[in-house]
Amino acid sequence: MTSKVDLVSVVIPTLNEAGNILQLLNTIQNDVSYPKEIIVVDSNSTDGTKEIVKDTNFCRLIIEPRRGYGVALRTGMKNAKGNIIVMVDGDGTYEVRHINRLVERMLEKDADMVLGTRMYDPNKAMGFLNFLGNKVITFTFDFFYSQFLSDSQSGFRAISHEAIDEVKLVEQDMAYATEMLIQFAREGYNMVEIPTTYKSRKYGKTKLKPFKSGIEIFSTIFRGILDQTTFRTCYEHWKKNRHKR
Ligand SMILES: Nc1nc2c(ncn2[C@@H]2O[C@H](COP(=O)(O)OP(=O)(O)OP(=O)(O)O)[C@@H](O)[C@H]2O)c(=O)[nH]1
Ligand SMILES: [Mg+2]
Repeated sequence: MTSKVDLVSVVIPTLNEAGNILQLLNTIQNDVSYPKEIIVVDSNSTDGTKEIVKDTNFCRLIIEPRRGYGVALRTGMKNAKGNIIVMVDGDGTYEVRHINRLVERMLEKDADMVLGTRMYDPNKAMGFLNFLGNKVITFTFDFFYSQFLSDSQSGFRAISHEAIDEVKLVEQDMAYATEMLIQFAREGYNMVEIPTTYKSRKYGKTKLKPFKSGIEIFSTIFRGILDQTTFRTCYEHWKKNRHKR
């Protein structure tokens, strides 16, 4: 539950995002209206990303030499001081101005997590295979964990710091985002969505390896169901909410 904002910690993982990062950081600094800190976790980019972040003078740069999206986010969150943590990619694909909306909705709904869903953006820059994979993963997750999400793979989320400290996350790469949802469902935490937009990358390459990530995500989902506590919490949640389906 999050009923007030002391500080918003924006955590951004980066690996070779030199052409994307500055505009993103400036937008957050200028347009996010809550008290905030910006933390960039970089895995030793070789294209000048680190130098750009350092030069801003308003961001904290953490070097995390180990590779992995999950590793970087976990390190950033460990260092975050805010009672609300926002995670967002450093590639400029998400609308970071919407951080304000994520936080507003968090307060309105007393939510533990608010995800920015890209599914209502008619111009979303999502390839067909990524869209299809996302739909299959999201349907499977919603079905087994009794949730109502439309975009389980969104990397744009506001999260209660207190809640994330309560759960154990071990995934090192892209499956981290799904593991987080599973652990929140296990605890009976409240997860809601708001619509956001999704643009294409202007610079650099995707680090997503769809096949490898797909396997990791599905095995995370199926392993999670075998946990008795998770099964029990989700079953109770289903009984309470089945009329909504
Ligand atoms: N620090 C760190 N950041 C990473 C690593 N891998 C990916 N990232 C960052 O995590 C974010 C998400 O990676 P993306 O390559 O955008 O993956 P994606 O969003 O699934 O794919 P796109 O469709 O290309 O946006 C980006 O900001 C990356 O720079 C890593 O090993 N270390
Ligand atoms: Mg991305």
